[in-house]
Amino acid sequence: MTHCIFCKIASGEIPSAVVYDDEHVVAFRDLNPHAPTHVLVVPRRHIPTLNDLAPADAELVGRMYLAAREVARQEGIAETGYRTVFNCNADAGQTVFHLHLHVLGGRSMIWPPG
Ligand code: DGP
Repeated sequence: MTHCIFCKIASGEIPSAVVYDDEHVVAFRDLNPHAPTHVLVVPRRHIPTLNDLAPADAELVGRMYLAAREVARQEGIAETGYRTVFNCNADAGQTVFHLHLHVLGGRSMIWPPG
């Protein structure tokens, strides 16, 4: 998608702090971090929200979680703990409409989230 900021980051058109990438997904640091580690894992292909996933995307979603796991390992938060979050649409606070998995860690967090 031509106007999607995360498509541009995934393609390298816009620079960002990439911490992991492969053929299917890219992970980069959030511009407005809410934890010492705050990384976004995105598919290279444009998918607006969780609602737009198809059964054929099951492997891609698995790859996003495997990337999150690798990011947690690299960041040294795998054992201390981390949170993975997909925000979907307005009530969840989704602001960028390119599917992304937040990976947050490096501090203790409360539950339930606000
Ligand atoms: P969400 O609220 O779930 O849609 O999260 C979107 C996140 O994306 C938010 O935490 C801020 C981050 N973000 C927005 N624009 C940019 C950008 O241009 N670069 C980076 N690295 N992060 C961005």
